[in-house]
Amino acid sequence: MSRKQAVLVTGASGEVGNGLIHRLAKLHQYDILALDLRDVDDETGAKCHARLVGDILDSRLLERLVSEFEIHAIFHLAALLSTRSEFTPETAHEVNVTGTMNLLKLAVEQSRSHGGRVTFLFPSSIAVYGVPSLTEKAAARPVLEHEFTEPTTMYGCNKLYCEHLGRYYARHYRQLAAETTKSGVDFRSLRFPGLISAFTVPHGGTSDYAPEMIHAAAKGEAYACFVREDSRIPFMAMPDAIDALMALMAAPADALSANVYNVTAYSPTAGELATLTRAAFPDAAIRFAPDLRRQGIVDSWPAELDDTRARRDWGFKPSYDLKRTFDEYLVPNIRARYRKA
Ligand code: AKB
Repeated sequence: MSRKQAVLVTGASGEVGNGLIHRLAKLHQYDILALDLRDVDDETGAKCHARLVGDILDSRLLERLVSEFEIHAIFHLAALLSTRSEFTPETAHEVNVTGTMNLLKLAVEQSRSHGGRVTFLFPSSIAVYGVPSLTEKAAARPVLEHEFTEPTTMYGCNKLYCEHLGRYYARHYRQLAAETTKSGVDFRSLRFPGLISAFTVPHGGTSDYAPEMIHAAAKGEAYACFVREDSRIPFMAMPDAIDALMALMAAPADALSANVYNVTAYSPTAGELATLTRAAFPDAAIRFAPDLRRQGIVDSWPAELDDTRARRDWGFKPSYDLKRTFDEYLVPNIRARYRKA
C-alpha cells in the first residue's frame, strides 16, 4: 500500500490547533493527522485523515505513526502553558521537552524513510524572555530575539531549550559522527505573544486575562483580572497567528536567516483591554485584583517585541490591529457564539 503525504498536528484540539487544521484543509495538499489527548470536535475531525487520541510521550503511538504515514510537516503545538507548568514543573518538562524530543526524533525517522525533508513548525512564546525588573521593562525598546533570554518560568525555560534543540537538529545534528548525516529536519519557530481567539478560551496560560476578560463580558459574567491595570505585554488575534504559521511553513528555506522569529501585533495594557471590552459590552463587570505571583510572570515578559526579522525574511505582517481585532473579529464572533449558547 502506498504511504500518504501527511501533516501531523499535535495539540490538535487546542486553541491554535483547531483553526490551523481548518486552514491546512483549505490547501487540499496534505492528509491531516490530528493528535491530542482529547479528540478533536467532529467539525474539525471531518477535515482530518486521521484523528488520534493519545500522548506525545507514548512512543508506541509515535512508532505507529512513522510506520503508517509519510509525514512531511509537523506542527508541534502540544504544551503545558506557563501558569499550569508552575504547579507541576516536572510534568511540564516531560510534556514540553521530552515530548518535543520525541517529535524531533520522529521527524528524523520520517525524513530517513521518505528521503525528503520534514518541516517542523514550533510555536514558541514571549515566555522565553525574562526582563529583570519593571524599570528595565519600561526602558527597553522592542525586544529582539537574542535579548533578555533568561526566563523565570518552567514553560519559558522549556520553550527556549526546545528552540535550541530544534536549531541543533536543523544545523548541527551528529556533527562528529564518522559519516556526517543531515537530520532532514527543517526547524522553524515563532515566538508568539499572548493570543486572543473569539472561539476558544485558553487554559493554564498567564496571558489568559485578555481572552478571559472579553469572553466573560460577552457571557454577562463578572471578571476579576489577575494583573494590574498598567500591565503591558504583546498580543495578537488568532487568525494572524495561524496566518503566521502558514506563512512560515511556506517560506523558501533560503529566505530564512534564522530558526526562530518574533511575531507581534500590538501591546495594550490590561486597562486598555478593559476599556475596549466595556465599550463593546457596556454591562461588563471588570475589576482588577492582581495575583502577585502571576503578576510577576507578566512583569517579566517584554512590553513589546521587535519582529523585524520575520517581516524581512518571510513577509510577516499582521492583518489585525487592536481596533480591528475588537470590531471585526472578537466582538461579532463572540456575540454570535454566546447568543447561540
Ligand atoms: C501563556 O500564557 O503561557 C501562553 C504564552 C504567552 O505562551 N499564552
